[in-house]
Amino acid sequence: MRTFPAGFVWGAATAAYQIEGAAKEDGRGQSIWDTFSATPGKVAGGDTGETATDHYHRYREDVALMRSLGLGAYRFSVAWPRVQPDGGGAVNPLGLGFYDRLVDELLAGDITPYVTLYHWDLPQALEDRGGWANRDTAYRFAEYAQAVHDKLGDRVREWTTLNEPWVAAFLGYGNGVHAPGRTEPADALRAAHHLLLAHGLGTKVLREAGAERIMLVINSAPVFTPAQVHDPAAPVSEADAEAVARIDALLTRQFLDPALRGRYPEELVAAHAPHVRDGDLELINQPIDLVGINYYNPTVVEAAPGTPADPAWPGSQGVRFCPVDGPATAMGWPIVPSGLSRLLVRLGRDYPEVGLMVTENGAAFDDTVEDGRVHDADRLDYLRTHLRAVHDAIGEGADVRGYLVWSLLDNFEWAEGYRKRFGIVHVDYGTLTRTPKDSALWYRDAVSANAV
Ligand code: IFM
Repeated sequence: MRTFPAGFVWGAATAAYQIEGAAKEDGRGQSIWDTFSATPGKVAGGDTGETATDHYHRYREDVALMRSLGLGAYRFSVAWPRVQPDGGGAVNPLGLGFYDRLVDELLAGDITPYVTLYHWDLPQALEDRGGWANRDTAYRFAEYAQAVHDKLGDRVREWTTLNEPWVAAFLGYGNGVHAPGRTEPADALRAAHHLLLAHGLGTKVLREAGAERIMLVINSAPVFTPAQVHDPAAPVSEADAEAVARIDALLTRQFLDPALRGRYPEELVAAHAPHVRDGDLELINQPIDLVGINYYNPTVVEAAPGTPADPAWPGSQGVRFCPVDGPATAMGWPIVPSGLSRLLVRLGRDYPEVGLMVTENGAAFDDTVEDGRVHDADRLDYLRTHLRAVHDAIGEGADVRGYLVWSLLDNFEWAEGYRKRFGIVHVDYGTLTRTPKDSALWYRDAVSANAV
């Protein structure tokens, strides 16, 4: 048994558009994901978040489920278009009312709410004015942050500004696989900068309003050459090292260096120069308490002269993204638990000024319900081995404060729709019945023992 430090936070994570449903209820405005998923060919199976898991109506049942698993924390996001249907100005009390009730229900169950303000569901009205490629969106975000804090700030202590700005910028505006589906790499860089600006402005608002802890959540991964995946000491050529550094800059340092150090990494200074204004980097560099890490698998690259840039990775010409041998999840993502410990140790070393939290980690597999049970041995093993990796990282000095499994429920997996199941609780999309999988029952025991 490996025991975690006292006070280690155990929980689960979700996001508004992926679980809430009730897309047209109580004055909710349209989001870019409503528009995108209604566009033929954008989401597998033509799925949308219209009903999702119906969490909007079933949140009490879902909180009861969390209690039955002994979870100490629940990370959820607020849907901006519920709060400001037109992306600015008047606040919709009915929309905020939902989160008010959810927070009360969580607190009554002794579950700490971790509120994320932005998990990709931008109000369509803001996208119509340029979305994240428009600098003004960052200022609108700060107003929205204020409105949410005004309502929940008396009870919520744990605040997150953004979830995975890399995905929002580069899949949303770079390769167009996510909403709003634009394919303009220069706008993707601009969007990344404006997301960072929103993070800084939002952090300032939250801090001034008295928020206790503020976190920025990024999707991060160690970047390896193929040989380094299983052998950290494998020799690396100069060309490969340069390819690794370029991708690492885009994925991780592009966000952490401005947020924590007030500068872009050297590799990206020129790319961002056209849209960075005087004072922006100081605004972005607000003190925060935690960095949240969403880890699923390492990114593996090598130098390959002549390869064109991938539209999701501006400036990646000459870099090839490589497959990894070995087991993979239903997403096709390689299973490399040691990638998580190596990542956490490295981030702890490079950014010692903040604490770390694993804010997402989990896996999609093709589950089946048999006699009311889901024997998801693959997911259980994924969670166990990754939690061991977190424990290893803590042993090597990383200040990791908690672990939140992705996800509590099966849900709308963005462009993959409902066919990819990440939940530790199965959702029958016909009846909306929830069934804890074997992984949930195992997780409950790990939580209660504070050990794996
Ligand atoms: O479902 C997503 C989540 O919204 C953000 N991080 C990755 C998950 C799995 O793809």
